[in-house]
Amino acid sequence: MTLLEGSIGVEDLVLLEPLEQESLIKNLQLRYENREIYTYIGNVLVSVNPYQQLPIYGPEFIARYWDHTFYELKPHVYALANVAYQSLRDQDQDQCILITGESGAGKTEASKLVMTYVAAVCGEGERVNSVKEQLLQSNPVLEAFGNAKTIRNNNSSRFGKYMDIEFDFKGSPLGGVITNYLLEKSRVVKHFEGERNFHIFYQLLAGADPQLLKALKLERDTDGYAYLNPGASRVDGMDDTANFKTLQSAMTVIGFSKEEIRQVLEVVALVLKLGNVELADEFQANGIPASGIRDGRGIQEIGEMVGLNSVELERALCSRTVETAKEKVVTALNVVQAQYARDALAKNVYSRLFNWLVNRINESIEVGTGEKRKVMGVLDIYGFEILEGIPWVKVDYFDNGIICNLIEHNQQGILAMLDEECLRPGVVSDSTFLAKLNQVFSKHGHYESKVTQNAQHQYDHSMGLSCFRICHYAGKVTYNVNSFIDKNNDLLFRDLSQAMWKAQHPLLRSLFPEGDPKQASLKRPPTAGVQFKGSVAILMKNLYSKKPNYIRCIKPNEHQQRGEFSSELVAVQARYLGLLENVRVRRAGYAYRQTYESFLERYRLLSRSTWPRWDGGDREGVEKVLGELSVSSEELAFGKTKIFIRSPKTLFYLEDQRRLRIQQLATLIQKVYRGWR
Ligand code: AOV
Ligand code: MG
Repeated sequence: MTLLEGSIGVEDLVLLEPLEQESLIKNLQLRYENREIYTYIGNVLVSVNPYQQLPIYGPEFIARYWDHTFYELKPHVYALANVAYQSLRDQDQDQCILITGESGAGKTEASKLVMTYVAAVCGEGERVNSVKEQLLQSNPVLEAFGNAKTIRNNNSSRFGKYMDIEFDFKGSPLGGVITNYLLEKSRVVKHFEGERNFHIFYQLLAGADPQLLKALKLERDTDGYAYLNPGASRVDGMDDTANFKTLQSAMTVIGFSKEEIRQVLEVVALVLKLGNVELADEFQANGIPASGIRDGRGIQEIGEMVGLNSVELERALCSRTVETAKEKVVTALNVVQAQYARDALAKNVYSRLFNWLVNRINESIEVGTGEKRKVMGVLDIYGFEILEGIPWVKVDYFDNGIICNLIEHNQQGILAMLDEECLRPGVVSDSTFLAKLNQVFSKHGHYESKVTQNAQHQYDHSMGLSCFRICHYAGKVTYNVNSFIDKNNDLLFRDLSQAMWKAQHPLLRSLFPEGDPKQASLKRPPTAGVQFKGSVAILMKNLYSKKPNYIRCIKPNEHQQRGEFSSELVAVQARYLGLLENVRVRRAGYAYRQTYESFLERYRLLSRSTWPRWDGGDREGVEKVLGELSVSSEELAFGKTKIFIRSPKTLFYLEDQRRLRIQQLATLIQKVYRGWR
């Protein structure tokens, strides 16, 4: 009758004995080696990436989990999705699914499994099915443009994603809203060796038919493109050609027109071509070096494709206009500055295209106002990437508030100081910013830099002069201040946005509304730091209003290999995911836990099998007692030496039964006693 019969290790870590880091890891390992990747901590799901397709997904399993309650079947992401969906539908409670874990741990896969499950169980009908399809098809589109191969994950999300799925009162899906955070746009122009640019570039080059390729004036070979690292174009097990087909059909399902899809691909091609625009110093007559374009063909092609005068584009790339109230001064850029401008343009075009795609998808899946809805939010962020080369320092007690203050305390944290510096362009540089940080935080226990180290006569040669380091909860992270100020300002020279706005290409043009001379206001746009803080604050508020369901993903090894479980690596993650604390808190959440022996001692009078005599084992005795009282199996968990009871209600019931039974026995004894007299 027990829940856990036939299970490998314990299925719920709450039942772990002894409760220690080591036994916790051992249990995860034992289960992993038996292809049991899911384990509970109460209602929290722990998922260890299997790096192989397990036969535990699909319609048959969905149906099974749909028919059972949470603890009846083996732990599964479907069970978690089921609980969330059913409480949303039946208890009118908005839900959110929060997925955390290291890069490559399986967050995005988990979020897709949740979405597939919910889509499969949330009703039928033509309209409903089309909404579901659109919601599901948003994944391949966002992954093509927002994911890339990194050293840690062949399909790494390079943006944060939060999706609200909205349902009517019956639990049928109405639509949704996607919010994206901080696309890693620097990847467009630069990425590490062995990594790739965003998938879309390779998908387009591999998957476009010869006609399309010709129309876009692209070459199939990726090596010809400066923005694509040579020699790293293919990813094991990833079919760019097939994925390009999937992308196109997904876009069609969502409702993109043929014309829109073409324009999107043209903008992608534009980015690739920008990378190939070679700039060189040319000496001007007055002897000052100024840049120019080395070979006009590329820029000509760009001009033709997007309907833009190539002379004008060259001028925008190679010079900068500064307007004051009185006059307009045009300065020539040297080659370094012009390259910077070109790359800034490519990054901006791409990241604005990404935002446009998200908005365009939202237009399709958006729900009209009026109807009262229930909402399930799914948060899939990018994972921490700190594991390599960073020794784990044991932190017994870590007050995260200290770090939050360091980073964002009103007007005195790092972000506030960065914003302040950005308000004084020209006067400050990255190095004065660092100097200021050093001055303000020299005594802060979680801040380090070369300067503060020297003051304390410590030397860490791994940290450069332009770096500072923060001791985060998950470990120490080194930041390089190079181009902090630029990044925060995220400035695109107005010459460039104006040039883009002049293009005849409707999509490209719409990405640069500030290029319209009529629109151009002199007001500063909010800095990246301010924008990000703002969007995080909205997200937090949104999440707080919902009931959270947690999935904690774990990466078993650094090699994306099936079957390999590195205890050390898992231990680090278990620590910063706080699994042991989770278990402790959960245990405290059980109304009652007791060794089988003492439980049996107290309650054995409740069953005819165990009273007045019982010769079997303690655990079997307890099972007998609880079985006879028909206590629901959901209320119970059987540990190695202890029984756990979930709610006080059940405990009170047991106590009531015990009191009644004692009264009965007392009456009986009285009767017998009277009889004797
Ligand atoms: P992440 O989202 O946590 O990393 P992913 O969800 O992209 O990680 O998972 C990485 C890879 O692991 C996937 O591409 C799959 O190959 C494999 N994988 C993950 N979960 C499963 C599963 N349940 N079954 C089979 N294979 C799986 V990052 O986005 O990098 O933080 O930024
Ligand atoms: Mg991901």
